[in-house]
Amino acid sequence: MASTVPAERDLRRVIGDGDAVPDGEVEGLGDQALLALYRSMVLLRTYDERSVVYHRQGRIGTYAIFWGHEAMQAGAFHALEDEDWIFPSYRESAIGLLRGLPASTVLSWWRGHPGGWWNPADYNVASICVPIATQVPHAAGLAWGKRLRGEAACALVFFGDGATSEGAFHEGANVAAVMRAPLVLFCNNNQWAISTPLSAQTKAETLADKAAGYGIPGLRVDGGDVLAVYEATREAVARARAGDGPTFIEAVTYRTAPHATADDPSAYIDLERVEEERANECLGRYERYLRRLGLLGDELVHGIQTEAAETMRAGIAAAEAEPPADVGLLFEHALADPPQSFEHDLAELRRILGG
Ligand SMILES: Cc1ncc(C[n+]2csc(CCOP(=O)(O)OP(=O)(O)O)c2C)c(N)n1
Ligand SMILES: [Mg+2]
Repeated sequence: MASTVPAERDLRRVIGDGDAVPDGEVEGLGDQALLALYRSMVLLRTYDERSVVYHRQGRIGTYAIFWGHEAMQAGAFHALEDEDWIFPSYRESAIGLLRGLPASTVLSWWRGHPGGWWNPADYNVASICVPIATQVPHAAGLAWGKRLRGEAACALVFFGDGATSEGAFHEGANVAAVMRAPLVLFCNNNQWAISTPLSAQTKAETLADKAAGYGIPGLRVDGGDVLAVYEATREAVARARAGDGPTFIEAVTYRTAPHATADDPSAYIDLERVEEERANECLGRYERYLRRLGLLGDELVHGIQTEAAETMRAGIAAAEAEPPADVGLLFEHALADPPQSFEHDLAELRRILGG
């Protein structure tokens, strides 16, 4: 069994604070695996920080920032095998990068360019889902299909605290539980749904409590602790593969960045809390842990950061080199039986755009 350190209110934690709270460890995670987790977190962090800059430079559109969510995303990802499917929301837009999806593809998605869509079966990563919680029944269906076919693969679906108030979440969780689908329901509880706080979202004491209503296990982890997230997800994946059905994981964190580049949280958020949480953000926590173990030094950190920055530089260059999409795509395939006005509208659009 892994050794975990004491944590308040059943929040599983592995990484200590380098002081009074000692470090734990996750059984079976060797040095290379620990460093692979770090590399993934750095890639995600770099992706996120560069994307905010690209947005400000007008090179991508509105962007959903995930700064501080990297431990949840990388920790969950590394507990999966390549054949397992991932269903991301807009908050996990870059998760495909960890499966080899080119950065240019995801950046094209944020540019609203058709090059931003991929064949999900090429990476076992579903399209980025913007309608809240609708990816949950998709994932439940895919996982159930895997079970019916006798395949070992499972599915992991990411969604937020706000998504747990949606009908689609309930329907997906319920059908997955009843059918014992190999599904991991991964809730990123960052305590905000745009400006709606968790307290206005639910009367449940914890979101993990909801699992009892579906008759499935619910785990709570510190979402800023990549090792705790990894370990909890690994358990959930093992349960899914053993035919024991879904697990709900509540990863608790606090959103310290705006909901998206179009949001100004100073109107509603507790800025002192934001400062506190930023000082204890997940990448720094993990980096300090690896340094305490003697696995990481300045040179390696610099090398990993440089590699990630280069991936992003090449990614945005490739995305910008894509020829502009034809505006006709806005109309094509929109309706089986398009109204006559479409023809006129498209002609008008082409005239305005000078195309
Ligand atoms: C079905 C639907 N309703 C409303 C929205 C508008 N909307 C976009 S993000 C968001 C908040 C979601 O919060 P949460 O599930 O906690 O995810 P987070 O953004 O915090 O990752 C809402 C309501 C939407 N995208 N889809
Ligand atoms: Mg949220």
